[in-house]
Amino acid sequence: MKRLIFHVDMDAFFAAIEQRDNPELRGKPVIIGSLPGTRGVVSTASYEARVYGVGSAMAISQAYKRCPHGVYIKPSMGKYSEVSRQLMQIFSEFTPNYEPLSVDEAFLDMTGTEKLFGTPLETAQKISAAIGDRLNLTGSIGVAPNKLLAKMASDMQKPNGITLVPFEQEQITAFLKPLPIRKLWGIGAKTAERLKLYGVETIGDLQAIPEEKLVNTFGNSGPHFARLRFGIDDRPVQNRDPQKSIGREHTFQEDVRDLAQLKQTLLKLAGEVSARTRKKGLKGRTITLTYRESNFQRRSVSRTLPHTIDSTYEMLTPVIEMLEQKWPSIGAVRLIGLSISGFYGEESTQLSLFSEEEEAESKENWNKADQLLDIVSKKFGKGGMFRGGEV
Ligand code: TTP
Ligand code: MG
Repeated sequence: MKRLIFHVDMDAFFAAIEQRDNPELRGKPVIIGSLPGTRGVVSTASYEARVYGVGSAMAISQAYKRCPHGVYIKPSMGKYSEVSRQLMQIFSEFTPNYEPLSVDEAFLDMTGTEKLFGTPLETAQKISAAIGDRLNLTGSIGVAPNKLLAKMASDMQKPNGITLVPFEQEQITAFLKPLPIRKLWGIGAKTAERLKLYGVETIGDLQAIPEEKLVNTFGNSGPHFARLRFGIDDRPVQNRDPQKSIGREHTFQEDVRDLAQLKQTLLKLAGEVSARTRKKGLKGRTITLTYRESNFQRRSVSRTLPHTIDSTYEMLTPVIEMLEQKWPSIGAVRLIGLSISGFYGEESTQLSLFSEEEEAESKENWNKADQLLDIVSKKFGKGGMFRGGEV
């Protein structure tokens, strides 16, 4: 079956979110990144600012020279991560097989969804409408038989564009022919420079070179280029099968009625769960407390935090609160456990949520203790070191 691959990439992502949230910024050149007067760079610029030649990765001093009347704003990563999560949620409602590529883009394998959503164009329009309705933002979509072409296509009619690539090989070759070599996804600035030395400026120029010559010139990368130039790409869309949850439970020999003992057990379990979470490079936002009373079924209570976490302290605090809330109605406990879920990549956390100074300080100490434990357990294996108060 012919594949149908979409690539969706949001328009001026960070800047568009700021414009969405502050109407005064709409229609203005908005530059997200370091502030003028510092040595930092531009993260991104609104399309109004791009007119002045301002773009990602440019030194902020250079941006300021080009656009002194721009509005310069420092990024709010926590906010952008949250929108990113909502975006991926929308993708997941169109296909279970989607592959996030960065904070604002993903591949979607839409093969076989015609009966559900209509033609490829109609499907792309539905995704675009969902992004508009639910996020009040715009994205651009490439529709193609593979990832390479979908990725290239999403960039062709930005902002808010839908670009359909032909599906027949002959037409694909013709479609690629006039494009500059730099547009071929996978060819960086260095390779483009090198190809220029051989007189290769367009993808058509690359198509015209005999394959042996490509292999002679580019060695191992030769066959790769040989396929790329004709838009051939078999790589599957790889849903990263996100880890659903990380958890730990403890069953007591005898029922426990002592709240302090339960808290101590939770401390130990939180230490283990947080270590495993960090080891996997994950951060989660939903914490679940599970318990079983003597003859009863398992029960669980969850809390979803406004930010993602990976430290013992941050996991322990909500489970202890949940346990204390439930405690008046709990008799004796046979089993207790906690788990973390709601992972989303390695997004940054918002430390500012811990507003009280004391809490922040205590959290910092805990984070240090966690780091130390990670190092020790790497060196000596599990159980190499315990925190005071741990059972
Ligand atoms: P991009 O999708 O590359 O850019 P964009 O969404 O801002 O604009 P476009 O319409 O061209 O897609 O990157 C997504 C976000 O990632 C971007 O809004 C800011 C961030 N980013 C950086 O912080 N630094 C960078 O160098 C780049 C390229 C992006
Ligand atoms: Mg983008």
